[in-house]
Amino acid sequence: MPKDHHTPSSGFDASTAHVDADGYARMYQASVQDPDAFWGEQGKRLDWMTPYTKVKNTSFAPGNIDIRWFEDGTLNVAANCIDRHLETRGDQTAIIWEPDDLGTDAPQHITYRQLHDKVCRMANVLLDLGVEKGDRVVIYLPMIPEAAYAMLACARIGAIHSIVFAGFSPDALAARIQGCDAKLVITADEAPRGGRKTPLKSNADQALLHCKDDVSCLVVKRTGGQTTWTARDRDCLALMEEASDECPPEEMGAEDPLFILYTSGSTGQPKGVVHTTGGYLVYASLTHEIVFDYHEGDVFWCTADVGWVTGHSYIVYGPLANGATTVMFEGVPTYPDAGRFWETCERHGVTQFYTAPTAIRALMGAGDDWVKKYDLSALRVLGSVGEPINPEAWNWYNEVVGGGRCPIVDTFWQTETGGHMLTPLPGATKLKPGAAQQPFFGVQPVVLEPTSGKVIEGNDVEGVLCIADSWPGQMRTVWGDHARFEKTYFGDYAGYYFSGDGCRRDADGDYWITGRVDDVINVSGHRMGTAEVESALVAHEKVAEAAVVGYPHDVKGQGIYAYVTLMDGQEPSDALRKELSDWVRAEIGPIAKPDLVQWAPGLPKTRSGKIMRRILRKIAEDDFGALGDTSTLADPSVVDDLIANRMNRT
Ligand code: 6R9
Repeated sequence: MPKDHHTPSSGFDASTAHVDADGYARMYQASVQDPDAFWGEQGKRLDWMTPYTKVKNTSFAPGNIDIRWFEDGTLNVAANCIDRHLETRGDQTAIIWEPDDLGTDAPQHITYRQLHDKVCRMANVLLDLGVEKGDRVVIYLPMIPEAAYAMLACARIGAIHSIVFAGFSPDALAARIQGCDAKLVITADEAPRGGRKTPLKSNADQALLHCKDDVSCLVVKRTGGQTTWTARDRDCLALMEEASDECPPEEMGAEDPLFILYTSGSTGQPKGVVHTTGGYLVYASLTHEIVFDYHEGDVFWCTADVGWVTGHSYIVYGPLANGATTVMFEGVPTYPDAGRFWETCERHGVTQFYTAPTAIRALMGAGDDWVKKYDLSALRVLGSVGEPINPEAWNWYNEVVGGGRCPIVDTFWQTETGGHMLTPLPGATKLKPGAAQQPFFGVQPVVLEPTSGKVIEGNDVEGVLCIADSWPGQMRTVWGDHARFEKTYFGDYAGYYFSGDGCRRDADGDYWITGRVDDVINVSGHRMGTAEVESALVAHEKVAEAAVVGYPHDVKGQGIYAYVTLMDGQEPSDALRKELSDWVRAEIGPIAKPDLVQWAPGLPKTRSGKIMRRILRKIAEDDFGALGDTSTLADPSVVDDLIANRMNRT
């Protein structure tokens, strides 16, 4: 066995796993040879109001990117996530809510019946506020049960939700409200996190100053903290009390939009990724069951925030469609101390635990004792998502957290893909630390030569990762801009969905993601477009020009390195460095704050004025011995200055 093969599942009972190695091979073949038959069968895992007669109708042809799954079927997502479970598991816990601070709040166990009650009430509140099928609702909430109620209430009445992560700034929120022309914003007074409080309502008020006057605002009183109250504000919990607890689910077409989620790309402002109803839910539900080897009675915990796609698919929609018990955590991994995750796993008897490499690295740094204090024997499967996981962190996760018994599923996927694309399966895959390994059912990865776009056959090869055919969870369009969808994902390599990631297919045919090949930085598993940070920097009055790249960071995976050229007459100083970092933080949000700011009297540009980011990346990586060809630069001497004044990364 090659040395990177690893089978940690000595205590994992593979005999009860949903899929074994042979089963995977068989089902994968079936899924790509006859997608209509395979997905036609899988679609039956949902309850349809009108059964579909067509399964797959998709085209990746240039100029005609058109993706439809189960297109003549009708269903309701909330009915699938709640109502159909009432008869058999009405009293089972659907959501375990784990508050930020156990000193001030107690965890809640919300049964499927209680979930039904709350979601119907909130749906009726939305209807009373004039929200109709197809209208957009922006959700800007902490990780509280009302966030899930709001998502499901929208789904119940056919409104399209767009969640904005509570860490985003008023400006980012305003852009997203305007971007989808939302009728309503749902927010809270404050968001407690790690013992601190973010003033969400006040952020929303600032954002709404830039929006149309007729946008309403529904406010959840989470902490009871002081907020201003304006004519457009309504008290969410009070209205829910008064509302009816019955609200019939709207009949939705399989291809009606379920949600919009903004994500960063390599150019321009964030894009509104659109996911639809039928295919998305089939895919979220099937991947949740198979990839995490989910069984009745399991307690599933995905530590993501619902502001990211991982929270959509694997806190709310996938688990609830499967009738699971899903944990929703308001806090952070290190509050009140570095044992929080493990203490919470013990207290709730968590069986599947799904988190990001950045959290694993941070907790690994805090030492093994924090883990060893707690009984993690209920854990069966561990998951990783958001960025490549380095083997050191993988081994620690496997040995210290999983006790060598729990297979780790390193799931590669994207906001755009709706659910897992490449991942090992528990009990079916011999694991390799750091590899996403093999395609999920229906996913056809190809490795392309980056410049020629030629398909690279065979193993032990490297290139860019594309997908040759559609899968049900795929995004359908960019909100309001189908041309941008076609250009971004199908423009570079005709006939293929382009992931934006590089990958290697090793000698065994397993896939390893090597990271983004475009101008997207992955900071603690969160996507940030360099263009977004640059445009925030140049919006500052003292900045003439800025270029932003990623650099390796021990905990975050990548940090943000900004090269800044100041306006004439401006003096560089440490105070100004801090001012610029804080400015970006205020413009976009804390995750976009540059870690390092280097003063750049000039930026390396080609004669046509294009910034040569390759060079800036190398300098930021401290790899300036290998700058490559600099002869096309308009002024090669700027490079020497940048090298001489590069920032110390420690
Ligand atoms: C789900 C999610 C997508 C980007 C993606 C890739 C990186 C995600 C990964 C991974 C290596 C994994 N990524 N999972 N890289 N191994 N298991 O994270 O969506 O926020 O859209 O980010 O994250 O670079 O292209 P999103």
